[in-house]
Amino acid sequence: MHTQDYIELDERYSAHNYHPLDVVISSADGVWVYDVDGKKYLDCLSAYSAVNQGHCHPRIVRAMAEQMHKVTLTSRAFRNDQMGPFLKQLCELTGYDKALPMNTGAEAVETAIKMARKWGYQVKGVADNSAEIIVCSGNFHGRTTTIVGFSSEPQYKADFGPFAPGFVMIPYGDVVALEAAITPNTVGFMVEPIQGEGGVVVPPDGYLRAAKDVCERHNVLFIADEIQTGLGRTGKLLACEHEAVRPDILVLGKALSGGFYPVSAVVADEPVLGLLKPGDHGSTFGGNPLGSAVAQAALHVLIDENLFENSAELGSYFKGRLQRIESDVIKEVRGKGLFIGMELHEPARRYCEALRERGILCKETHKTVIRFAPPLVITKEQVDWAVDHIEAVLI
Ligand code: IF1
Repeated sequence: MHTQDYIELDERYSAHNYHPLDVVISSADGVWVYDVDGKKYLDCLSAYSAVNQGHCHPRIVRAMAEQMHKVTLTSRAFRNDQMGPFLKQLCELTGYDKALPMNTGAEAVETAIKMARKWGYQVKGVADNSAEIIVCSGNFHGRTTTIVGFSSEPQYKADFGPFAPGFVMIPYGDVVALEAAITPNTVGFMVEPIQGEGGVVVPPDGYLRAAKDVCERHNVLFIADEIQTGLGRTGKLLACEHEAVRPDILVLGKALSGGFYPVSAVVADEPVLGLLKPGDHGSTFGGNPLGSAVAQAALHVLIDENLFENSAELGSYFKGRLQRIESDVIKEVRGKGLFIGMELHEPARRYCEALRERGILCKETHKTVIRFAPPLVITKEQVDWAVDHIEAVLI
């Protein structure tokens, strides 16, 4: 079977909830992916930052293979010997008391919402069923009915209502609006340190710091959705570190498993996560031994290979080179670390397709933005090679 045959199968049997580029990937290694016709591409998307460690990292492969022969799933009805070590490693790395393992990002966001509400009722003293959480326009936190209910993107919510109440939307990057939106019922402010789906939107300098200060003054939990920005993507372990902000609730996913297996987590201190009692929350797969073994290896790789630093260094090099491209099509190049967005004056799809022809995979977001977010193991030579091609399609 060739590319076209697989595309026909997808078109026939898959719900059409995506419009992927016409490349059918069958294997991958590090920054490279290979299609069914044997063509090689540099991956500049990293599965939306889930494969920060590079595709099929041998250390994670080994951890997963070893664990899958031992035990994969116990449920939380029993304990397993992988979850504790995983959560200890995660808490020590991030500097928090406790973590709650889930699977997908959306589940972790839902969990964070539940925790903020429970804290609001039990600690802050908000009246029953009246907790409010402030979110930002342009947000992306997942696809559940609760989460799309507070999306500002009409397509994400069209025909999926009714939606859960209790969310208040303010403009992204606006601390004055945040303070104005806080009421005695506000329990949390949930924010992406850089908006990914929104088009790699970097907020004004000092925004996260100022927002955290506002939250502290009003006894509101600062909830950072670092599912996409976390674990090295922006050049630090967490994007909040750029402004020395320590979130009250930290939400992680994607690269927590290096792209092998869905592993997400909510990380916080005792006063928040300590509020849960047996039966309050759970998940069949959350904290399972296979995912926990994979996540431990994924975190070790990030640290042992200095991927935060590589992201910072090569990210600013990559961004600098892109900013120096002289092209009338480019409106702006922005980002932090290896999380780079190039905004064009026209639809970006055509350029993504031209880059695919040249062996580079990237995806447009918000029509006019191309996201460049390669695995953090990328080298300077590979960045140079990519930029030469990017330049060639843009001028
Ligand atoms: C899709 C976007 C990226 C996320 C943040 C939570 C989640 C995501 C900050 C939910 C997920 C993914 C979902 C994926 C595409 C991708 C995406 F373009 F849609 F917005 F990365 F930019 N918080 N983002 O970015 O995590 O439940 O998916 O594990 O929906 O097509 P999930």
